[in-house]
Amino acid sequence: MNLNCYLDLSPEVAQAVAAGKPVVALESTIISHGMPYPQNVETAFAVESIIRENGAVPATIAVIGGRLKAGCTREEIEYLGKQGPSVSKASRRDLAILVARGGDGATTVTTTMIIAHMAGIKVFATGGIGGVHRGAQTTMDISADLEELARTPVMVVCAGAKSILDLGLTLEYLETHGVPVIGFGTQELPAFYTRKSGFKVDYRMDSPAELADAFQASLNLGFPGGMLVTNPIPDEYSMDPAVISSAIDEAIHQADENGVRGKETTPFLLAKVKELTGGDSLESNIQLVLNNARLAARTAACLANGQ
Ligand code: PSU
Ligand code: MN
Repeated sequence: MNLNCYLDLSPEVAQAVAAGKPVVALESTIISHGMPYPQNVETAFAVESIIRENGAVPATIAVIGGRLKAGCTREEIEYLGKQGPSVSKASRRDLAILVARGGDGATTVTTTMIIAHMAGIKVFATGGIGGVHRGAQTTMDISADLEELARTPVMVVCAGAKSILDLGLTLEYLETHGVPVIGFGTQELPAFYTRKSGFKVDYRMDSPAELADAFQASLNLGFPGGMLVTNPIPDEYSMDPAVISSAIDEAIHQADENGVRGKETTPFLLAKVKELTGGDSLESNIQLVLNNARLAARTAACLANGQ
């Protein structure tokens, strides 16, 4: 375990990591930027419960008062959820500055991976990852999440990526940087709200034990990077591709018209898609995160048991 002087493990997470018990990291951007209050806090608690029910300890990650937290308390989760988007979205470039200034930060996939790794946590569950944006050929807008997957050994379980991104280019980038993309029970990349995207993943795996074996082999090989597990949204919560696709096109159009750039792009697009698709997309979002948390907990349990 890395005893970084800026890192605080909750007593439960510290004990679990030290004992080699399964732990699952969770991000906090999904809480403060991804969903409205109070559904964000309710979902964060429900995700923690489902991880416990599946045999692992949850570790919600965030930066609070300049401390890197691996295992937020219920009060800290409530605080992040109530503050909402006024908590700054913290990516790799922001971390040192937040620490130096004693600031608060909601961790993205990137910074959740960094802090999870510092804490000795190997598996992380979330909803969707960032990727290569449409039009990146000229804007160069590529999420730091992809770079982090190439450099930090944490397995990320997600529901694919939203087609606010260029999914084909996202897969190309991951291939170039040596990140394996695994479909859980499918050979097709899921697109968050929908089970299909039209793009193939590198590998299909069908059990948590198979995922754990693959990740253990990567660790044994001494590879620096992680692995991306893409777990399709349960059928009963998946959305009509035509509805989602027109909402995404409209969101991208509005982002262009408003000159939205940089770190604001993803939150802007996500908020617009939500606005245009209403409560249906929020319910789907909650359900897919729960589904990913369950798979991540079972995989962490297999990894911890060496199976
Ligand atoms: N995509 C989603 N939901 C999210 C995010 C992305 O479908 O909540 C969040 C995650 O925290 C992700 C971050 O790590 O946005 C990526 O932001 P950017 O594209 O600015 O790197
Ligand atoms: Mn970006």
